[in-house]
Amino acid sequence: MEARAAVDDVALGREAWSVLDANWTGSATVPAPGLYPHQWNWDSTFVAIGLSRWNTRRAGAELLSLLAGQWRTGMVPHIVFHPASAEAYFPGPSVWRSQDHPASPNEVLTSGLTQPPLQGLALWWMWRHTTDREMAAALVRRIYPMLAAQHDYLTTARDLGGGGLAAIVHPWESGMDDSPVWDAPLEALPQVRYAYRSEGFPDGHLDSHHDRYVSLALRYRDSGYDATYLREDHPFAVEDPMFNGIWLASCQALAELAPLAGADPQPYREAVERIRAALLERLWADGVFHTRDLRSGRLSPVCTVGCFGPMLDPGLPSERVADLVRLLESPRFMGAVGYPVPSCEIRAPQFDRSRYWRGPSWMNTNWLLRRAAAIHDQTGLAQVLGAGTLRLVRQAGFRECFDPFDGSGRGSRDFSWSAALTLDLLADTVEP
Ligand code: 2M8
Repeated sequence: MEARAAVDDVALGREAWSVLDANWTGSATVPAPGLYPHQWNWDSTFVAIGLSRWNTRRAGAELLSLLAGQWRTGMVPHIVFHPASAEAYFPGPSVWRSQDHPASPNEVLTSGLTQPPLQGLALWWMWRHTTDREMAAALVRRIYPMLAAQHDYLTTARDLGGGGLAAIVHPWESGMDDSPVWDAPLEALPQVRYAYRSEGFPDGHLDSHHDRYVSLALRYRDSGYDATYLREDHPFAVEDPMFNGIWLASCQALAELAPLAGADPQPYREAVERIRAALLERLWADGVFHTRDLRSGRLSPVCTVGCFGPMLDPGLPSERVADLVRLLESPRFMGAVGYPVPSCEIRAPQFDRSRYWRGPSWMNTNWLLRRAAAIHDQTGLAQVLGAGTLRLVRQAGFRECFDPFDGSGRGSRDFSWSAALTLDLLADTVEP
């Protein structure tokens, strides 16, 4: 494990702020220096969550700068590019060509995919925890219609299975890019005949998963980011429990914020019921939620941290919650590791303690599961998740992810959501 002096809470908080300040571009926070020089969708939204108790203005600015990239279809892109470092990340704006699409924002370059729709929950979190009610109320009124458009987009353009869930059309849309649950749908894709430029990835191997990621993105782009193409021809369409669990939580949040925004809560209450019923009917099997590959019709046999996403639903039946908590605490997940929560169950052959989203523990999914535990009055579990997550950053710093066995850091340093969510956890270690 990397050596790191133990720090008290005040020092830890100060370090978190300095990471967030260093990663602030003037309008948004990049995920980490170097590797990720743009604004990412759920990264920024986790940053807004972490800032909510401390700096309402900056939390609001973070969400608004992301939403400046929203397309007129309602889609909130997974990357909003900073022109200064346009091609410093691959695939950059020249690959996505958002400016050629009539629905894209005029002044802002973006990707053509989305990420988990966490913004409703973040807006609610800000409203719930702010010390500046007036500013938060103004932000709710301003942002609410944008999130209403985002939710309409998911309902109309992404229910590719026709059962009430939103499908993702690329692993990048899950935020859990390399998760083993995408292996089967990726391997079913037609062979990619040449290697795309893939910086940061091992060179020289043709037809890697990364090549398939890029070729999938290009197919969608070449369709003109067309909704009918997605429904009828796009070869990757998966219903993911984490994406849909987050969507449900955001619908719940929009129902609760509706009076403040002068909106009707009823459509969001209905959406919550519809998504819950669809999750249980379409993704539940053998005591846990699974991803469903809409092209093969199969549920993935691999269990990952994403399979717990629907626990964010306050109305999930208590027997289902009990099943999920039992699994989460079992040796398949938290029961056999030192640090919560491995991103893949450790008995799966695909588990790898070091590879992105195939084993390491991540602060953002820990935060979501801690929130879910609190919603269901699983106080002991919430405390273990909060304390274990803080132990990770105390020992290894604000790393992108962590080895679940020894807590050592992996990936980028000075990672923004790790810093921001630390601020949230520090404010709240006893009462989640
Ligand atoms: C990772 O995803 C990007 C592509 O979007 C990448 O691998 O380059 C994921 O961990 C994702 O969840 C995250 O939003 C992004 C930026 O931190 O990095």
